Amino acid sequence: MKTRAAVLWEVGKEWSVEEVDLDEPLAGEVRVKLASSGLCHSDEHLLTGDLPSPIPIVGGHEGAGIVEAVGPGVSSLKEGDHVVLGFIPSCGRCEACSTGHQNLCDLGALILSGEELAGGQRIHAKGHDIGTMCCLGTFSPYVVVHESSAIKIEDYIPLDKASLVGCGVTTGVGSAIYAGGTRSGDTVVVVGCGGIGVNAIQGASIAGASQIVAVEPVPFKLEQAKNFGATHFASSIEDALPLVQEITWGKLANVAIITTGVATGDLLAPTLGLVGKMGKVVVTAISPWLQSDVQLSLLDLTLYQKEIRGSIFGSANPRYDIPRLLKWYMDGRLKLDELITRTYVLDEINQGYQDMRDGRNIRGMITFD
Ligand code: CXF
Ligand code: ZN
Repeated sequence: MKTRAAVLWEVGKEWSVEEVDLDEPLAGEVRVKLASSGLCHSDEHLLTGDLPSPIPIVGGHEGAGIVEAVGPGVSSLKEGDHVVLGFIPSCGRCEACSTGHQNLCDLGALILSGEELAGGQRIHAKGHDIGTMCCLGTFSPYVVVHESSAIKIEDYIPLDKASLVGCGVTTGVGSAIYAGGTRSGDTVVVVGCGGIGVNAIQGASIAGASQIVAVEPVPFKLEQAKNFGATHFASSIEDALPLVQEITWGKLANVAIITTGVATGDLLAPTLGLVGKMGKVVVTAISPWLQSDVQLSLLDLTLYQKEIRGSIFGSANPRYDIPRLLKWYMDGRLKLDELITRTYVLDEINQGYQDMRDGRNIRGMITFD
C-alpha cells in the first residue's frame, strides 16, 4: 500500500515526510493502523548521529493502534486487536525473556540494524529499501511489525495516550521502581526532567519516595516536574548537592537517576556524589555511541558500597508492564494526559523536534486520523 512516513536520509538533516510503499505483512508480521506516535529523544539521536543506525530510516518507536492485517503464522494477534508497540521486541522464548528480563530479549540486537525482525525492509521509496527505528518506524500512520513487537491491550484504553508506554513512560517509571529499587520513604534525585525524567519522578512517587529532587536547568520543565510529584528543585547537580545534604540530614539520597537528553561521562561523578551509603545511580539516558570517558572516585564507590547501574526500558518487561501501567492509568494512579505538551500532524514533525530542543515540550506527540 501507499502511505506517508518521516524518513531520515542523511545524518544532520531534518525528517523528510513523503509518500512511501509499504509491503504486506510477511510471516509473523502484522500491519497496524496507528493512532499516534510519541516524539522521543532517541529518534533525535538518530538525526544527530549519537545512535548509529543504517540510513535511510523511518523514525519513531512509540506507537499504538489497531491491527488491520495479519501475516501467515501469527499466533498472538488477530485483526481488530488494539496494540501498543514495544521498542524492545519480546519473543517470550529466549533466555532473557523466559527469566523475566524481556527488556533484554535477544531480538533487541536488531533494533538499530536497519532490518526488520523477520529480515529485510518493508518500506520503499525513491528506489531505496528503508529500515525502521527499533523495527517499528512509527512516524507513519501505518506500520508493518513483527508480532514480537506488538502487545495487545484492552479496547477501551485511549490509543493516543497508550503509545507513550511503549517507551518513555515505562522507561522512566521502571528506572525508579525496578532499576533504582525505590522504596517507601526514600529520597530520589532525578537528573534531567524531559520525557523520561518526569516519568522517573512519577515512578518514584508511586513507589512511595518521600523526597523527590528534580534537577533541571529549564524552568518550564522544573514546573512540569512538580506536577508529576517532585518535592524539591535544583537547576544543576552542583546546586542539588547542598539541597540533598540538607533534606536528608547528611545521609544523601538513596537513588539518583540520570535521564538527561544526552548522557555524558562527566555527569557520573557528581551524580554518584548525591547518593549515600548503598546508594544507587541509574544510567537511563542514552550517550553518544563513541562516548567512553568517565572519571569517578572508585574509592567513593567501594567504601560506601554504592552501585552504578545501566537500565534499558526501565528494566521492565514489555508484556507485563505495558498492560500494568495502562491499568494504573485507567485507575488514575499514573498520569499520561498531562505528559503531552502538544500534538502535531506528521508534516509538523520537525517543529515538534525543534520544540523539544528548545525545551518547550515534555512529550510531543504526532496524532494520525
Ligand atoms: C532507545 C534505546 C537505545 C536504542 C533505541 C531506543 N530507547 C528509547 O528511547
Ligand atoms: Zn524512546
